[in-house]
Amino acid sequence: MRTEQSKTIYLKDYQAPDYLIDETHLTFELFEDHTLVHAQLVMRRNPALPAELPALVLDGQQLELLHLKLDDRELGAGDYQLTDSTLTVQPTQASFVIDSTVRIHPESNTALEGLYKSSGMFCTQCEAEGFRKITYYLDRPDVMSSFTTTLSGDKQKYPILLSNGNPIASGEEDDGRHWATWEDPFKKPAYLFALVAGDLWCVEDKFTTMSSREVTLRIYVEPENIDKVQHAMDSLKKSMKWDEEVYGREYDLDIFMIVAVNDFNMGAMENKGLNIFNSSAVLARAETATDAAHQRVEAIVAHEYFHNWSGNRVTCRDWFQLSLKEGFTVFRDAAFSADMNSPTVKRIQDVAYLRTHQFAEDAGPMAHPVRPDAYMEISNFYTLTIYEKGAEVLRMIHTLLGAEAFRKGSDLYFERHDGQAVTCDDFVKAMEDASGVDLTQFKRWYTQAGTPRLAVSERYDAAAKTYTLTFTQSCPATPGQSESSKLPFVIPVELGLLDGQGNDLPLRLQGEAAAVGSNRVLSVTEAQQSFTFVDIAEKPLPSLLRGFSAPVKLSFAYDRDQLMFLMQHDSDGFNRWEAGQQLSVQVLQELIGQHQRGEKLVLDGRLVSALRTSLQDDSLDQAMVAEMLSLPGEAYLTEISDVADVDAIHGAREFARQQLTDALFEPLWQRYQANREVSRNTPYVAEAEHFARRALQNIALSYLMLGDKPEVLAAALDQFETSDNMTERLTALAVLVNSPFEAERSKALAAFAEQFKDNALVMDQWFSVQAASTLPGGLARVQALMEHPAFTLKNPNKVRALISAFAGQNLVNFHAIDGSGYRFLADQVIVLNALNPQIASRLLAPLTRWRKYGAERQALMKGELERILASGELSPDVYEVVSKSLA
Ligand code: 0A1
Ligand code: ZN
Repeated sequence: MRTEQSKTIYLKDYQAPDYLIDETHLTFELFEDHTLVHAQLVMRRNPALPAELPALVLDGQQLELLHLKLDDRELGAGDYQLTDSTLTVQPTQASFVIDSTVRIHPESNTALEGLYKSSGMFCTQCEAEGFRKITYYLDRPDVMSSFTTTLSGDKQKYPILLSNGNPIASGEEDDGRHWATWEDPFKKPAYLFALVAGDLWCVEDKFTTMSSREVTLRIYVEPENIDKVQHAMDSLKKSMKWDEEVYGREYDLDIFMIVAVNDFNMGAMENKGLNIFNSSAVLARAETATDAAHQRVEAIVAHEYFHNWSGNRVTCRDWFQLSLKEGFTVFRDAAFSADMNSPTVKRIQDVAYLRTHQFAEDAGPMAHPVRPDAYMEISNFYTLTIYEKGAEVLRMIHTLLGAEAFRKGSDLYFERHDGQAVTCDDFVKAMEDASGVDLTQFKRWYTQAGTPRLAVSERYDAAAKTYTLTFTQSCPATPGQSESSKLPFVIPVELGLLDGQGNDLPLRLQGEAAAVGSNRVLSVTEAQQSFTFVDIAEKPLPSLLRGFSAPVKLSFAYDRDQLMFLMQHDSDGFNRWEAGQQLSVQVLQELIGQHQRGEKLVLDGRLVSALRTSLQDDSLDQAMVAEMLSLPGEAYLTEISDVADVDAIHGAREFARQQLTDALFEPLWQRYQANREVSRNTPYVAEAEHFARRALQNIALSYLMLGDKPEVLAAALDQFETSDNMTERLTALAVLVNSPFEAERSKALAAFAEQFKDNALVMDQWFSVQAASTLPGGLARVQALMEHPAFTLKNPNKVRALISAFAGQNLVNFHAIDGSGYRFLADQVIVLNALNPQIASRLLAPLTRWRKYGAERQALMKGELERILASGELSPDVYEVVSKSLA
């Protein structure tokens, strides 16, 4: 397994395909103990290459070849060569037809890649290289073909038969089976192929496009979930409208379908006209899904829909270009979510996520550029760097070009490359051609890995009334790229300068005739570069990197009073929050130091007064207040530490939360009660203003519970028992689970499980809340929960809900100094390696971060990685991550 498949693939080795597939005609006969796949491929020599005909090497894995024909000639064993992963034949003419029949076993496919069964239905996942587990094919994104698909199955068990494109024929057979044929007129690579057969119900709606075409929209789910689909349908219609208005992109088929499946490795998949979704990314209604889940559904529905243009109509030439479609599409869905909700809050959440998780990836052993140049297993490269940092790169292009030129660039890109498989360079070229801006240096963001550091210093000259900011950039070494090999990035720094009253000053750079606004973007392009502002009558306070205009680690020596001033006065909402975060980080780091030295912990009262001011500011958006009150998480504090002291981080943060509760009890209690009262009297609405009210209510409750007051316990119990929505109920459950009130905790957990035992997604929340509880004994609780009848390692959502939540959110228990958490995680990785390699390899990420910790933990973590490596046959997925993290 390992030796054959774990070879490294390099971007520099890319070669155009020898042959093209003009038409693909597929027939699936679905049975309970096997499936037969017939494929007819209408092929020809790639006309861009010399005329002689090399051997045709088709990809194929885990296929049992039953039949093979080249044009009219039946091929026998001597006419082709088979390996574990290829089928080779020698064409004799430039145009030919290959016919194959293979037998496959979706019923025993636990890797959830290719064709598999989930809760009794057949479904597919072909990205990135799953199609080769369905039939012999040129399974690469630059081979684009039209597809006709016929599928047949038992009519009772699988009344619904779906594939890409439009339905063109269907019929019944006399043995209880039926069939349907679908035709997709748009050429696509195999990774966008999909098929579904099952007993499903659907909600149907219509959308009229900007050119007045009517599109049928259908969302298919298991019958018991039909009441949880409306939110996804509303989100889909909003997405279709938004893509027309903001990008001028219209939907192209007569029908657009979404199918929800319970067993899915990722969030969802953009198969042409037939998106397949993890049920957690479709199903949402007040009683069973939180506000966060509602927002996630809206974002993922949009993301997959937007791929119809950014990914499907224009696709990737090879998998090194993955961010071409993913970075762009995340950038598009983030802008959509910002428009649908609060833009500042969306930005805050995205940045907090990026800085906690992507920055950690960038600093770890799997760090890679947005456009990687080598991989072993492409499934390992569906990363935060490709997606989230890729989106930041697009956001910087947008910032540098401005909205109008960016839109011209995207129009040109779609027009120029419609129907093609292209590269990140092609995208950037379209942006350059449309805007006239040279992005040559900017492209280093695609090729250099690691998070740049940007140190900023200031100099004020009172006599000359000038203010100079000096920027110094550098980027730490990453695997295969030394620090000194990295060249300066183009870093757009959006900024303003505040006067003593907190107003933005007009900004005029030396050499400019007049001031140009009071908020502007400087392009930092050199290793060290200064900018001097003139006419500055008093020493200003800079507000730097507004809106987080570049994914860098900026440092500027603010003191705490300055940060408090920015928290109150900065005209940029994001930077008001950011000032609060920096203040919290300073205060928490001080506490961490005290903890490490065994001193008495003393919280800087300025954090208390800053948060009191936010809490009492009725003019602030409540969601902003909630964000202001959220202290930087333990994972972020870990990321920014040189050597993370797990216990000190946890101790310091909990101490700060406790002190804040004691000091701010009254205003928190007032805000809580006022909001709870409104929630009690308002039907659930999935909109920004309501999300904001509940967010503040819930964060207030989680502080208040630390106060050990009977009235708060009573309020939490009341919220748990009487609220009509999962947002309030789950928070109440979480605060009880983390509380010392053992009887109430057990009772609530039991009541919740009894009420929701038949709803797998709600049970996932129940698992997560317990997995994340930092009370002592976390591992034993998780191990006990693995025996719960609702838990199974075969379902990725369950693995994430219990095991990943433990390793990722319960840092004190996972990093227990006896190594028990590490051993447990490694045991699960070893079991999952055989069942589902993609999930196994994702699960092991926390162990790969061993360099962050002290010597004792380092040794324990490495020991577990070595144990995994020695555990036997490793999948390429797990092998790549383990071997790179030990290198
Ligand atoms: N393209 C999908 C994500 C996706 C990627 C890989 C998968 O299986 C390995 C599944 C889904 C998206 O960006 O939504
Ligand atoms: Zn995507």
